[in-house]
Amino acid sequence: MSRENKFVKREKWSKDFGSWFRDILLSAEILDYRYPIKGFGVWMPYGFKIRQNILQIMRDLLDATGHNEVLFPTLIPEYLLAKEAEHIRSFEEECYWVTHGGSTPLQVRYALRPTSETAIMPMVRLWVRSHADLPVKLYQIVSIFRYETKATRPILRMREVASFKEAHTVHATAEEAEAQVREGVEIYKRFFDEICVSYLVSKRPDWDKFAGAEYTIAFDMVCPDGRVLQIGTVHNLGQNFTKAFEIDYETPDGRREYAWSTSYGISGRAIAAPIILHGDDHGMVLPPKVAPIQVVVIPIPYKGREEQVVDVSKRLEETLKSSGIRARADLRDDLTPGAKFYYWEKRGVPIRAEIGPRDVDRREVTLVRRDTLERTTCRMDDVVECVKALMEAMTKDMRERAWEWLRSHVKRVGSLEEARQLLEQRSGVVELLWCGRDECGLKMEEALSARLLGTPFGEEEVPVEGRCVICGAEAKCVVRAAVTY
Ligand code: 5CA
Ligand code: ZN
Repeated sequence: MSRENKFVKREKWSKDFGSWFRDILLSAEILDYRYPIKGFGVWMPYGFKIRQNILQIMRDLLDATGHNEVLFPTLIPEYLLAKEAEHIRSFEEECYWVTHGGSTPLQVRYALRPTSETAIMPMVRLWVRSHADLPVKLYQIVSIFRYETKATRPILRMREVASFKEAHTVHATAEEAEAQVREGVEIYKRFFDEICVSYLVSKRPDWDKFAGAEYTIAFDMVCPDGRVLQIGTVHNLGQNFTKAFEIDYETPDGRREYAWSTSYGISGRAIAAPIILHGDDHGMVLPPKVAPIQVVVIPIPYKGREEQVVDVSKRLEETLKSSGIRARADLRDDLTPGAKFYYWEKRGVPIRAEIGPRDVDRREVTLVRRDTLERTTCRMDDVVECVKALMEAMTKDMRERAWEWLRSHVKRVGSLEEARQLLEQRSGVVELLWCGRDECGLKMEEALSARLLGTPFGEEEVPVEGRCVICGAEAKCVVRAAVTY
């Protein structure tokens, strides 16, 4: 029997991921997308708590690696946004522009930040005098605004990106900036590992790098429909921004040099990622670390024993809470136990604890894990250890399942035709041999009606043998292609 059979079925999830996702966002009270501006949505209380837990994991990782949280203004004057030529070229048409204060036209237009390099750099310029002031490692978690022209989708492509975490760093040397890119990648790996999300890390082709970057490293995940979603990016900005903003510093031997910078960001997509990857036909399955409620206690009343099961349920909630487990007893008396099961399964609560009269008599509790709906019985005296062990096992299994999913959706192919067929069937990511020339890469995208994600980054270098699938010249690398969101 395959491992996959252990889990709740995923027919709706895999056949119609788009509507599965839309349904779950609303019915599990994550994000209400009915706000009357396209690309803008409302984080609802339950979704907000998931968001908070996930962002806290990110904050902890950044704080532990010497990043400092800051808060910059939302408006950027046009002349600052325009300082770096590539940057403005790419973002000009994507900005919301503030042109009036009341009815008075403003002297300069202000952009609602589409990202914050051009807000942060002029201030860093004022803060950095000498090498002793470097490195600077800042981050903020804010809303950014992009007038996206591609089809907007709840959380996945917003025009107000309300959970944008952007890190910006400035360094004395090219080597330090390079090392910072690697640290950024490591931080994101640990972050996605923590939230049970599997990913590919690729160096984007030159024509798809961030506007103003030397190069871009991207994290991608495979969605249930076989399309790929970019869930984070790390950019080496070289001296493009530091020269444009004249950030120089005094070296130990008294010369002045331009600094080097990097930036890296994630968005609400990283909050959607575990919801998407681990969903099933009953709803969400949340990794315990992310779940607002880790254990829901549900009394199963029988005639004459109602008070007893409710009492024991309340006590169980208290016991769990006092050991730091996020627990809630669902004591609503207008719902049947079955209706409560359904309600909390949809919301992805990792563990359900059932208390019936038999459990009370035997001083036991029945625990049901959300991903497999497997039941176990544990002694009330051991319940804290049982729950902790179950959450750990579940986290491990969820992580493994996510990686199995990814592995089964990345295929190495020998020919363009094979790649084209797989992509047409939306089978995930294909890996092809490439000579490395832009010309061939662009032809590949055209022939496959797909995007190149780029070349594997940070993996063991395996020498490639064979020929470029386009020009037949000796291949220099493997390149990944996919139909993307
Ligand atoms: N300044 C850099 C680093 S913070 C930057 O803006 N990079 S970015 O444009 O690549 O954005 C970072 C991440 O935000 C992307 O990898 C993507 O996962 C996410 N993102 C970008 N645009 C949107 C959008 N419209 N809706 C949701 N997420 C988005
Ligand atoms: Zn070629």
